[in-house]
Amino acid sequence: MFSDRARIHVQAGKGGDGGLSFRREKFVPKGGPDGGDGGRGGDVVLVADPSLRDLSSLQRRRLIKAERGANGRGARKHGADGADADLPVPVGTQVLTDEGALIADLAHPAARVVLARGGHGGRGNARFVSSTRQVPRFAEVGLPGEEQDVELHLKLLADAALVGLPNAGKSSLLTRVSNARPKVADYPFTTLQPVLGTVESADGRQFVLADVPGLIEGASDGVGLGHEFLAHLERARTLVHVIDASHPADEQWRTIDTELGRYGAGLDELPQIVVLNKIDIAPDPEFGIDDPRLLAVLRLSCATGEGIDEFRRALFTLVPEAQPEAPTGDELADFLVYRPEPKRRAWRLFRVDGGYRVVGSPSEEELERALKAAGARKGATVEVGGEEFELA
Ligand SMILES: Nc1nc2c(ncn2[C@@H]2O[C@H](COP(=O)(O)OP(=O)(O)OP(=O)(O)O)[C@@H](O)[C@H]2O)c(=O)[nH]1
Ligand SMILES: [Mg+2]
Repeated sequence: MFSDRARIHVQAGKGGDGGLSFRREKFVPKGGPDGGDGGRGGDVVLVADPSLRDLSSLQRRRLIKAERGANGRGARKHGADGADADLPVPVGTQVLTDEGALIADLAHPAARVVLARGGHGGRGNARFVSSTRQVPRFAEVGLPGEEQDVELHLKLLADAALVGLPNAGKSSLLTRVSNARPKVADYPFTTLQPVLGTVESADGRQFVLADVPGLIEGASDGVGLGHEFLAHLERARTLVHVIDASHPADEQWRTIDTELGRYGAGLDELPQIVVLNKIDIAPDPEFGIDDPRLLAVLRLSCATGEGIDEFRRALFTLVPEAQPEAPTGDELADFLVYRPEPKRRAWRLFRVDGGYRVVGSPSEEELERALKAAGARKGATVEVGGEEFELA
């Protein structure tokens, strides 16, 4: 089943705790402090993978967790950083927050976006030695990684998309010109999900054509199946408007065009190739629409194959070539624009004898999460701004 949406929960790794350790020395009860630093928690990273076609693999895997950093140990041994969780998604995946705000757009192959940053590792007690404090009996606790719920939406990246009323012959046309084999049948809404096909020219150029479910009047309001799928048309550079020539063509064209305009997002500004299909049963169809967006009006029959070669040629000559996409350093910026602000390390949590000490001012929620991640139990003492309280 094609799947163009997924909801996932991403959780970056907790930072490792700083070590609280003392060198063992003969005759010295507490030798020099030698606790190493904890490692950084791993990030959750989305990576645009051109071999993926949809988001179905994420329907089964909703919680994405990166590895935690290892704790610092004695002899100043630093804990290893947690491994990132790299999550491959198809090119064209957009990431939205719960409130629907766009936070990332993975439009290029190999685009990467960090969705949750790993927590900082805590510093070990070896780092807190000073002239006035020879034996620090505390170490910093690693902070929890960021976590959030996100929605993933996939926008198909097709060069051109077939649009038209149900039964116009969109799937028949895709079958004729591409490697795709969508279902074709004599009832409306045969196509229930988008299908992509690759069309090849004689000189080896490739072209991706999308077949989306038929649109009907009211599609932009959600009537039929159209609305969901109108979104997929947004990234096409040209529309191929298929019309059943055995019915009045102008009227059909206007119905669809009205829906494109009502949907917005620039769909009614895209150039169109109009295809009057089924000329085997309606040999001389009339078409009176004169519109600057129309690149060509072609007459053909998917049943007999008449006019198909001309259509294929028209696709390659009329549809503009895709802009070359080489993800260079400059282009990195274009998908990092929406990257969430990295959180600054504005506060710290220390493990001290018998409890915890907080330095700085975390929000209540941040502190709660950090204490929980640190394994603090009920009854533990927590010192905040010189005041002590017991964890309830
Ligand atoms: N006579 C004739 N019939 C055609 C031609 N092209 C398609 N058909 C028939 O028209 C019907 C609908 O074709 P589809 O290709 O499934 O139409 P569609 O636009 O994909 O329809 P939906 O997926 O329901 O929106 C089928 O019964 C086809 O066999 C043609 O050129 N001539
Ligand atoms: Mg179809």
